Amino acid sequence: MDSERSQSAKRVGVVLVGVDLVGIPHFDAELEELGLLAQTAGLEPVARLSCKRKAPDAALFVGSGKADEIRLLVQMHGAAEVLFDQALSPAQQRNLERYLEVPVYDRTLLILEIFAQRARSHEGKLQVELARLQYLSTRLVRRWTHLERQQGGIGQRGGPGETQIELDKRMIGDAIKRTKERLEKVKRQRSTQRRQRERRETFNISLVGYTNAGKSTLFNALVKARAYAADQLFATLDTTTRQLYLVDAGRSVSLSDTVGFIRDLPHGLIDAFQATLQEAVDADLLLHVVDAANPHFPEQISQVQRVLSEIGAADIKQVLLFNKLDALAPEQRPQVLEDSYEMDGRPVSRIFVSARTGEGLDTLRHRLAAIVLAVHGPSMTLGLAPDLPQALD
Ligand SMILES: Nc1nc2c(ncn2[C@@H]2O[C@H](COP(=O)(O)OP(=O)(O)OP(=O)(O)O)[C@@H](O)[C@H]2O)c(=O)[nH]1
Ligand SMILES: [Mg+2]
Repeated sequence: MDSERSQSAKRVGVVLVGVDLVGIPHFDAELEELGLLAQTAGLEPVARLSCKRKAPDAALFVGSGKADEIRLLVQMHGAAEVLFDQALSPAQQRNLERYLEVPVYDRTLLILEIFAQRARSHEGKLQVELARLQYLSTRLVRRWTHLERQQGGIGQRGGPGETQIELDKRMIGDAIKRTKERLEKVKRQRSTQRRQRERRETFNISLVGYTNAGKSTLFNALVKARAYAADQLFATLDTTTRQLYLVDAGRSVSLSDTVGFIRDLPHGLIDAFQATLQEAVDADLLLHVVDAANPHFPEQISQVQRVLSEIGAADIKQVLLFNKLDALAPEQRPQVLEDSYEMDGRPVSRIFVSARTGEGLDTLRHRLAAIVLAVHGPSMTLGLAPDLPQALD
């Protein structure tokens, strides 16, 4: 696979920059997530710099003193690119590139690039294509080159991208329209499939959660599938659905594994992935998987909640799965493995599990069976459940 090849090839060194602006709710001083994103994209962080500012500099985003420091780091480490954790305006990006003499990218573009590398299905590729085009239409510069050259492998310059630079807005507009039409077609096919599923009167459960929380690992553990799980961000881009038999309920439910969320998920991507995310919206129950071993989990939970509201899935019943129980230090281990957790001012059932060791999965299966039975009763004939009770305890 391309991604595997690019990972074994020599990685492009990048300098990571984070700017703690007054008033931003989350600042990752260690630039840990940006580093993971960079690695997922096949880049190698060689230096990190974070600084504080009241407001971004209009021209360079950072002050000129910091810009000098970044330039020095680039030279010292022979870095080929600079990545900013915050969104840059097209002008700031251009000015920084002139000043630093290397390409400068921001988080949005990095996420787009990862999606572009990872998309496998026809629909996934179309979705990424749409998000790229939308991003491109807002900045008609040579951003495209960077995305295009990914096809030739990371670190290669030039390539087919050069001709794309000349694309004018109208052409991009046309391309957006065409891609949307193609996506619509795929979407219609999906909704036919969905209707077929509905006819089978299934109870649909979707795994949702922050990227890298362990959704695919859990999916594999529950349905004995082999979905791709990896210590990478956005390992999964396409939705996979399998039947999960619940002994206690005497019936199967369908379980879907889908794309993970991340803070500041580029808007174009939410739009573009509407079809994939639709899977979550159509679910009867969301299993919200949380990486309990990640110190930033509360922030990650709120980011997931935000995306869920944006896609109209905020009111679907949830069970929180605090995963990676095995990775918690003994003193962090909870006393009870099943309780409730206050989320957006409401108590939500929570179960601690380890997808890796299997701990807690029986409890989860019992709970799922109880929910299915509470909604549909023990009979085998099931209708669709328009209104799910919020609390079933
Ligand atoms: N220690 C520990 N690691 C886990 C557990 N579950 C998953 N992981 C690890 O966490 C990483 C991410 O797992 P995935 O299942 O790919 O996570 P995901 O939520 O599907 O991630 P994306 O598809 O990238 O959004 C992998 O390295 C897993 O091995 C767990 O219970 N314990
Ligand atoms: Mg996954």
